[in-house]
Amino acid sequence: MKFSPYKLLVPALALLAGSTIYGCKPGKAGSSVDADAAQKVYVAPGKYDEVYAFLSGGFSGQVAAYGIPSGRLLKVIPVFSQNPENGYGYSEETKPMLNTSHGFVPWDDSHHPELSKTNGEDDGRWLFINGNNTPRIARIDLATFKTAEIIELPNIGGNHASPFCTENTEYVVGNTRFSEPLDNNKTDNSIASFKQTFKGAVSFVKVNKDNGAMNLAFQLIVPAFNYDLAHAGKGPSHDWIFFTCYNTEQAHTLLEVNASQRDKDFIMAVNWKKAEELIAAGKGTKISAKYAHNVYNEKTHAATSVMESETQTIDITKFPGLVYYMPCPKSPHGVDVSPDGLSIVASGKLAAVIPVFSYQKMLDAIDKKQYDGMVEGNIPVLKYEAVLRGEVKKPGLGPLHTEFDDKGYAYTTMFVSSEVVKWKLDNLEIIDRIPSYYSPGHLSVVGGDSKKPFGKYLLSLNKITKDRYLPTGPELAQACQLIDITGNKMKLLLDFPTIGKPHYAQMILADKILKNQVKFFKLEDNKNAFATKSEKDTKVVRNGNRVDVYMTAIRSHLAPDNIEGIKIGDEVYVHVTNLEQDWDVPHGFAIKGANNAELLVMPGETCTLKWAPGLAGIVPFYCTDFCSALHQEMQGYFRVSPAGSNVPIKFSIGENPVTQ
Ligand code: RUQ
Ligand code: CUA
Repeated sequence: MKFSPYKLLVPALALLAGSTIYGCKPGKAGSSVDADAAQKVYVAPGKYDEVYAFLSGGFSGQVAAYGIPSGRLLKVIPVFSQNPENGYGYSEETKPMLNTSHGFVPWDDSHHPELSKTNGEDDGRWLFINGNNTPRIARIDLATFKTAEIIELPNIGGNHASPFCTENTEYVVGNTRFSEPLDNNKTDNSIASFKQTFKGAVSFVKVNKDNGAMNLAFQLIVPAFNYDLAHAGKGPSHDWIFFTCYNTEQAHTLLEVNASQRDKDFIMAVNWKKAEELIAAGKGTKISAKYAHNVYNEKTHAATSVMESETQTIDITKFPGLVYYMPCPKSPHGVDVSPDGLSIVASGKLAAVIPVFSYQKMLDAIDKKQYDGMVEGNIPVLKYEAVLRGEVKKPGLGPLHTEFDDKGYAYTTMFVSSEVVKWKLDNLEIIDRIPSYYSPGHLSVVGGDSKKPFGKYLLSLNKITKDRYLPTGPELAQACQLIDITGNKMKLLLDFPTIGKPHYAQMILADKILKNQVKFFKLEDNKNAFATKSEKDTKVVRNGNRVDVYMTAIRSHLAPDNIEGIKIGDEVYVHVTNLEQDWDVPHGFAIKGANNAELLVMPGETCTLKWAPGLAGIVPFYCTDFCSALHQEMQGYFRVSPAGSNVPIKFSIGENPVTQ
């Protein structure tokens, strides 16, 4: 690889000397809290919040939905991790959702929720989120708040620059953090062969615009850097998507030092439209790759997992005009595109300025071949001065992420100096700053990465909360802060703790989601192979050592509730169908000693618990969700006999009534 001679500025690290790299504390909160904050966040009992906020759970692997401005937690949506609250990843129907080419992976790390968009605006249909560790993209259906689909991404490690979508959700993307040898080159490579054998790959996952179905359309094979974040163009820049890259030094050890050598890394600009055309013209190369594609079917209430075996790739060095690099100061993290699609804001986490690139200047520089060297021989690096619109000067320390409001302002988080900075998009002047407690990562404005931001609220997602909440041992609450951005000066309204580590959040007006809500699943539409649609059809069927229990649940009994003839050594599948046809009446199901989990079954749904009875005897089961006044009566018994016993299968409900 050949670079132009950017200075190898080790001293840039000086900026981070001492403890500043770990964040520093602003003054006390008191003064920055708005006087009528309480009133602004008070949502009276029985009233709805105005906005939904979807926060990633970080190392929990899930997504959490909150009401804003109250900060009330509404639901944890299980995505990449088993969830004991509702049996996701434990029930037979949902286990396939967590299948991967590595087998069953019960826990991942989720970072960036992304709302689907139509014409660059949040449309409230789906929420995408990345699995960071075992690379995957999930799609959550916002009509049911359930994970509908998960697709694994081959050829990459650390799916961090993901899952950002193009203007009409044509694609969601995933780019590699840990470059590594491609999957078809998984011989016994040495780590020292990094520069020769390691590669990056950018996945373009096509999204069906009618039903959201995803498929891996193609992957661009790119240089072995660390790709960090992304945002697609909009309006005039519709055809492009921008990625940050760091570690252009291509270090594979002690990145803390070795990946901070160069004064500038890159923004990688990809013309995805052109890539799409190349694929359509048959220019892609098929390579073998193993990756799981898991789909949850809302009619069968069950997921299937299919293992795919190849992917189409494009080697970007073979197709000039597909990719350009723009120099960007100091290990950039976030890259954000202004609502008009004309400005590209990059945040060099070790930089002292926020560079704002001009889309138009980028096109001009490409036209005029204003290059500053090449990457891998023929991928042009555009001249910094040629593509730069300007720099936001002295914004603070450690800029990470930027979002926009409806009035022409941008907001950037400063990780090191612990603040949110407001600046004007047209003249790049700083207008205001507000301390955040502490060390904010991402931030979110309602519609703040879309073409039509709504503004009003900003969430600062903070990494450290020392001294903010009652202590809870060594692990303290994660948190975010709600900031009012309606006025000239930002005003702190509320702190609230969150689930896991919120990396990014997306906020959307509640109306866009409310109108599509599914209240229950129609029993007549239930296509689960083990569904039982009426109590008279309940049964227990033995087939060798497999026993299928077809059970129903309705207020306030489980049927059948007396089951005999189960033996040690049996594999028992209890298929519970919830017969309710009303909103908000789930039933639960638990068996004493079951080594798997419990179930939570939505109205009209069928869920299956697999149980291997371990001890002979009487084993109770019951409903775990307080569903009615007689919930405590919603129970039953299994009789488990020793292996080889000849107690026949027998099941009933309401037999041998007690006599008064
Ligand atoms: S990243 S801030 Cu995935 Cu910015 Cu966490
Ligand atoms: Cu059903 Cu409690």
